[in-house]
Amino acid sequence: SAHSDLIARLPKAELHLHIEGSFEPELMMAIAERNRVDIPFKTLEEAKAAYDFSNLQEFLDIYYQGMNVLRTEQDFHDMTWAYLERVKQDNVVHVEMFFDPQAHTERGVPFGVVAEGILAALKRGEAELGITSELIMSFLRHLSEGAGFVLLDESIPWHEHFIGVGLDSSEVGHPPLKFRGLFERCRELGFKLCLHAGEEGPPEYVREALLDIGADRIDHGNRAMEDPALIQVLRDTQTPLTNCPLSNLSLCVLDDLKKSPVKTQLEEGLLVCVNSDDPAYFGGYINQNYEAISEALDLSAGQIIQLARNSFAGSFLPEDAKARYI
Ligand code: ES4
Ligand code: ZN
Repeated sequence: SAHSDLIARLPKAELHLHIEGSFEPELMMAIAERNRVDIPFKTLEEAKAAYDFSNLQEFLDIYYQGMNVLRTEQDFHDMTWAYLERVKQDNVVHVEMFFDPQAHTERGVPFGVVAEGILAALKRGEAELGITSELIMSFLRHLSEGAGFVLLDESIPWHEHFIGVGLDSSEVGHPPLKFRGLFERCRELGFKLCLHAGEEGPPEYVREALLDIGADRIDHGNRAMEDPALIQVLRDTQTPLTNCPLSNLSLCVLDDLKKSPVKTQLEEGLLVCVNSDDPAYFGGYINQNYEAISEALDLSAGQIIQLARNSFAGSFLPEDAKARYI
């Protein structure tokens, strides 16, 4: 496209990435074989054919099934390392990634196996690829607040290794306020709060995340644009919004990227950035997301540069590190 070279050259931070959503079918099939675990497809073509979603829940069912092959520290390392090597090509220099420990502990994989595998790859990514990183522990919102407290408790030995906590999985019917006490506790522990809100859920969920929970970042936030008062709060507070164009398209949050809120958000002075969410499932890593949104909305070079700047401004990097990129 018209801005491919610019997009490729720009240093970027990725702030909305589920590491289990970067698990490519090739690697999944290899790990399934070494762990002797059955998977419902035998070829790449079969896998890709299954990745045809009409909503968030259809994706989540396949996402949780795919990660079932992950059993050892090595597995979590290999998945994370593959992501880092891939986005090095996209000029990602910093990543703040979600992981979903409950999706592993619920099937008997200890928290430490998950965390140590991911952390080993992140350390290697900084040493060998120069990619800095932070980890965000996400709570599954279809589970109870009590289950979230259990996770917070069992993760205590690793608390120094993550910067924040998240809230993901099935949104509708599971509003942020279901987890008020849990996030209050996480805030007291010094964690940043990143909540998925307004992906499929109503603007009211974004309002709760922002005003009742005190979210530091809103993941997706598309439907906030239905509420002018909420737009005003997002502008005044410069709360980062992590938009994911190809995710929105894959999950039918949008039927056409031309309807994406990204350009309006930029024009209204909101701190929006572009991310891949679950690149192995949604058809593209971060540069492909920049390409797709730039093309669909006819973004200017200045707007593309603004999106990359916003990715650093919205990150949890220390101010001096941010300043080098903004
Ligand atoms: C997710 Cl796209 C999306 N939405 C909500 N939860 C998720 N977990 C992984 N990807
Ligand atoms: Zn997400």
